[in-house]
Amino acid sequence: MTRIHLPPDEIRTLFSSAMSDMYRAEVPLYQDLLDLVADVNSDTLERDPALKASLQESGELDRLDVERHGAIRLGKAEELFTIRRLFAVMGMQPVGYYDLSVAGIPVHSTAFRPIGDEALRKNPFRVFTSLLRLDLVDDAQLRRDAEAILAKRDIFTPRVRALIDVCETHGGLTRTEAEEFVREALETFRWHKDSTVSAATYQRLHDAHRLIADVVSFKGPHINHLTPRTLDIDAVQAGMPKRGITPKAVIEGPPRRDCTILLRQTSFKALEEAIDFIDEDNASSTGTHSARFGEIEQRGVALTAKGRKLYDELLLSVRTAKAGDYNAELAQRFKALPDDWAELRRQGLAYFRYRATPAGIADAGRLLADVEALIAAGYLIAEPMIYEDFLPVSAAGIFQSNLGGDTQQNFTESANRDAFEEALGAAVSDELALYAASEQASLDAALAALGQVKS
Ligand code: OOG
Ligand code: NI
Repeated sequence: MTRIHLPPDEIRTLFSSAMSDMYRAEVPLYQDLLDLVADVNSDTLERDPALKASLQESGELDRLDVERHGAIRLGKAEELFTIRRLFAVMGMQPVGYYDLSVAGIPVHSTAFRPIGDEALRKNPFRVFTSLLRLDLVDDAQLRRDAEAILAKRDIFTPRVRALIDVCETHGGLTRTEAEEFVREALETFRWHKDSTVSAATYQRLHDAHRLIADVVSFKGPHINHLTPRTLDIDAVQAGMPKRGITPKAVIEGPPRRDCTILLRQTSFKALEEAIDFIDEDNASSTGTHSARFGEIEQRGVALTAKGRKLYDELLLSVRTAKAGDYNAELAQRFKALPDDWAELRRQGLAYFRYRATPAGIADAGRLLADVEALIAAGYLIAEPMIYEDFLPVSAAGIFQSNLGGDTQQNFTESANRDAFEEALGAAVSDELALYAASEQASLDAALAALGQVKS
């Protein structure tokens, strides 16, 4: 019998919507956040018909409502290896390497996400995935205990493991298999109220680092947030308190600008949730744990290596300035980065997607000197390419505001990409290379449609 496979893009959409439903049921405040974002997005589109038209044109508008990212934290190499295979079923690949040890968080991370233009347009669902680095923990006994606890758990159901094998053997899953896969995969991300350790062990792990307790004490890597995308994050930030949601103090990332760049993010603090411990004498006791929070993001244009270098420098200059008014200082410093699409493009600071216009196609064959001339003639349009990835400094800020208070610890910066990729069982893609390739492909196609002979 021939197998008819459901496209990975569709499996991803089934999964992200099932995940959203699960999180809605688990964390009711998430629904309030979705409502707020939906209101802000519809107000923004109403106020700005030009924005609406351009989002429609580029296919961005369709994906806006389904767009989410989430995050999980894994405990051991085998979990990262298998999660890569699980995400691959849904067309999600590891992109980028993020070292968070610099910021006092003992993890390194990647983002699983779709990579093709078409796949991103359909559903850009991403999962920021971190792996705990026990090698950064000084206390050898604690490290061994944590390893022993993690060694005993399997975060995947036997059935999801079997379905991953089926997918790898046959190159895809049928609809029935895919639906079962989604149900089974969800189990890995579910919240477990029961801790696998005693209250005393939890406390020891917690004292070493709250994140270690979060990763080691549970049956699985509960999804710790799901983030919708907004068109106006300042409006969401301002709107949160009115709905009884307390946002973190500042929005991470670049300041508000006419030409939005990269990624701006804010969140509400993690909830304090009741958990049950299994104690040594098998009696149970209760406690609380905070891990799960709410986050919102606004995405802008992807920057080139040159643009990104400038971004990093400007951001760092604000951090070290310790300004009283962070937002004003941030806006001031970022004046050094042009706030104009054409300038960002001409100076090679950002990535764009090119498209031939109907007028240009009608005149196909009329050769013009270069890209600038084609744009000036109205033959070619350059649209900002959306940044699909994450920012390490912002991610650290989000982690920290949710780990709470004064547990700030400093690990020496010690990126270890080789160890990460070895655990993953694959290399992570370079996000800048992906944007560059996509820009070049769009330009080649547009020039061909315009009958421009490449020199
Ligand atoms: C991940 C925090 C990072 C983001 O959007 O940058 C993140 C975590 O807390 O596990 O979600
Ligand atoms: Ni996030």
